[in-house]
Amino acid sequence: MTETQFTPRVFSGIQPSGNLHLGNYLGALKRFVDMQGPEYETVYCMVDLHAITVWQDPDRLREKTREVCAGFIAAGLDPEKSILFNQSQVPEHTQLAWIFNCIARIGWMQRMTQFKDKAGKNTQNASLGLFAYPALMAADILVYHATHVPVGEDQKQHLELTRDIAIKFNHDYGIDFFPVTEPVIGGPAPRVMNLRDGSRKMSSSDPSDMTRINMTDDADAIAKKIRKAKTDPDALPSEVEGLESRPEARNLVNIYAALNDQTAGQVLSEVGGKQFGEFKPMLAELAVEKLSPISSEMARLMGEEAEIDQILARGAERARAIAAPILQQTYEIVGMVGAGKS
Ligand code: AQP
Repeated sequence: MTETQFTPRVFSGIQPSGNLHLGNYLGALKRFVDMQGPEYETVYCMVDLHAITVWQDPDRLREKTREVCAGFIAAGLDPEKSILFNQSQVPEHTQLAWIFNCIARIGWMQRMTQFKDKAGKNTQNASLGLFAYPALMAADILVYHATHVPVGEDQKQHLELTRDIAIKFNHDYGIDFFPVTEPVIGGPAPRVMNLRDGSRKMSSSDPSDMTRINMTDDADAIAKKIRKAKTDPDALPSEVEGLESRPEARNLVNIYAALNDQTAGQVLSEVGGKQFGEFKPMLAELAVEKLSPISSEMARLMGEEAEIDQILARGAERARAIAAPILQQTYEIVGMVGAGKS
């Protein structure tokens, strides 16, 4: 097979299932914004079909889809520069997902830790969609021939599976058609941890709201959650090595670094030796300074439902213009009569 050149294209998505939180912002959204520019074509999606792999109230799903779209724009995505849409409106995602269901192996899916975490003990009762989720995610990415996918660290395994699917498809059909996508996992906070338990990731599904900072929290709520965040009694170290086996301290330092566009080392060179009683108010002030403008813009945009819906509809049109020909070529490769010219 000869090496194909793919247009540098970024794809990523966020589920409109819960409150957007600081983990989504630092692990994904902020980095989506950083990648918007002349170097890449950027395609970002509210993955509503992923959201319904667990039960969603229809009205709430509609509201959250618009809220995540508002969050994208408020965080700095420009709907002219980036393509913003909701997944269900581009049917090529599910059409390609079916083909990938036939490429991926059951054993690959059974190894996915997210399925195990979300299905819990009673896997027999989980939806088939939750099990097949990573094949749809591979289709989300590959239907755009995306070359780069910015995500938080928790999505690493799914991206490896996306690569496996692309490699197996290319191998089975003897063609270099799907790119072997690069995960873009990085920055100082690729995995933002739960504020009350540094061994678990910050998540929208944790029953306690005190474990996370929501993008819609006001200044008082942010300050209170940081004040009450679990820490240890020691002062902050001056070097990153000093954060080893101090997961809660490391988390707060990483959050500070990511919000302030610094490395953890730079932060520690400034705050090393300080107690949490002094560092936490600094972190709260920084978080409020960075997040408040986003949350007020989100609130404003949430009042402009028609504008959001128009942005999503236009984004879906632009997304389909890329996805439809790639799906058609896939059908031709696979041997579907009537799909193409051959
Ligand atoms: N804690 C996190 N740290 C860094 N990145 C994170 N992401 C999520 N949580 C963190 C990244 O956000 C993007 C969208 O994630 P998603 O739509 O898959 O949402 P999620 O992972 O389901 O988010 P939650 O809040 O953790 O939901 P539940 O509780 O349902 O699992 C992804 O790029 C993800 O890596």
